[in-house]
Amino acid sequence: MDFSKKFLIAGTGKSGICAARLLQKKGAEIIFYDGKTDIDVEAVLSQLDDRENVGIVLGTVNDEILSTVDVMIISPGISIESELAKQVSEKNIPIWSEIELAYRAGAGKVAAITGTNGKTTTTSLVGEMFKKHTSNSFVVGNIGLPYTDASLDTNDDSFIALEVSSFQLEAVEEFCPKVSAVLNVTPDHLDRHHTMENYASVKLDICCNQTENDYIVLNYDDPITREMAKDARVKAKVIYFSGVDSLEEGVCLEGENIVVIDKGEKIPVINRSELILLGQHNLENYMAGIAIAYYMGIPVSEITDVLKTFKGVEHRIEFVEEIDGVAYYNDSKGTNPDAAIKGIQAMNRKTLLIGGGYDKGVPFDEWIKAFDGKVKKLVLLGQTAQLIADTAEKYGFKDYVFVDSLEEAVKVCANEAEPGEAVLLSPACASWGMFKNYEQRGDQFKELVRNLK
Ligand code: UMA
Repeated sequence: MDFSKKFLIAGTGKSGICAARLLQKKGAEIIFYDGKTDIDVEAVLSQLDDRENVGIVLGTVNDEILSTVDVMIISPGISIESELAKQVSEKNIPIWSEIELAYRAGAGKVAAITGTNGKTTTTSLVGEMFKKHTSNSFVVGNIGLPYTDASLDTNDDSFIALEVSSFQLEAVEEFCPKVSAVLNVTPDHLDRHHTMENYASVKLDICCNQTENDYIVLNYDDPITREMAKDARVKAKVIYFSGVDSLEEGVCLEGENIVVIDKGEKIPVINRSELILLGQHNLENYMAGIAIAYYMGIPVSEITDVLKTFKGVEHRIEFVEEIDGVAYYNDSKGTNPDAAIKGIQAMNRKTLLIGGGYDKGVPFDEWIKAFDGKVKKLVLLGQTAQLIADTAEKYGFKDYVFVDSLEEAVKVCANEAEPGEAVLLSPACASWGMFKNYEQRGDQFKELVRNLK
């Protein structure tokens, strides 16, 4: 890639800073832009190795500045439909997303994973499989570590697990993963993409430069991703996974075994019962991860080894410990009823459920309805405790108890749970007021559980 250019870096968050560092290492000239006029300029510049001659434009960019710019690197938070992007396009200045820059500047084989839900879990899983295979592996992208932070450390033998959001796909030109994956598409980010068609379409841009030598992994059980195979942009070989149907090729269940079917050969990978993460959505994440790793060339024995120990992403239906036959799960990330529904759906045994927290003014009806006879006791704390109890009563659920702290909640659960049952922290509420954030709440829960031993 030619770095003898001037780059306008739009956005001074993580993506912008890492893009700037990469470009500076390569000797390129940079200038920052941020839409916010009150950002802490010193805090931005202090993150660079070389802050000499680096300008920052705030609010709006004028034509004089743009006349000196060759390429704009756009952070994911800034829409391709923004005034800035329009202004830059009118001047025929190319706009690259931060992942486009990272891809061009780096090397190696990329597995790029997108979808509305499950992409962080699947990317982490694939990242673990890569790590098992080689120390020359990276886990980057929307997951929290910008791809530009790692791309100069990659070489031709690198394996890169990249979580990609729809925002990051709005400005790709040459970006070409070896294996791409679209896990599912359900309504999200419609304020930015306007319609489901646009949203699904921008996600499918993940494969727009792939050829017949590459692979695209699609969810057969999701009507939108299943149909994506027919799109003209799909030139890569389509690999489906399904947690429901038998497939002629791809990843599916044969009885309780997950198998890869590759050119007619059936390769057993693992028995479902050996997997730690629960729920149909996690079965799909596992299957996607298996398909991605397999077609990236990871040996099945290594894939199986990782599957047996993968505990998922912290605070998301995270298995903590089994104590006296009771399995404890931390789903502190279940900060709204929708997310908490996934938590209770994932349980396959009688569950003592800890819920409640900060009141965001959302109703709890759908959450209570999703209990499906599984909740043995609902242990309530925080601002929303009474409201949740009232909602539970409305649906005839009376097995609830109020507590004053998470410590008391864990004690109540430990006393009442029988061997073979589960205790789940999945509050359906934000943690604010009682904790700094959901991470602190989850960490405290895990500590309390481990102290029971
Ligand atoms: N900004 C503008 N104009 C705008 C919007 C933002 O100037 O219209 C500026 C802000 O003032 C700020 C900077 O842009 O200074 C922030 O950039 P950013 O929003 O792109 O945030 P980053 O810190 O660079 O983080 C981004 C991703 N953020 C978004 O997509 C919003 C992070 O995903 C990602 O982890 C990180 O890059 C590394 O790749 C977060 C996210 O919420 C977790 N993602 C969404 C999701 O998962 O649903 C897509």
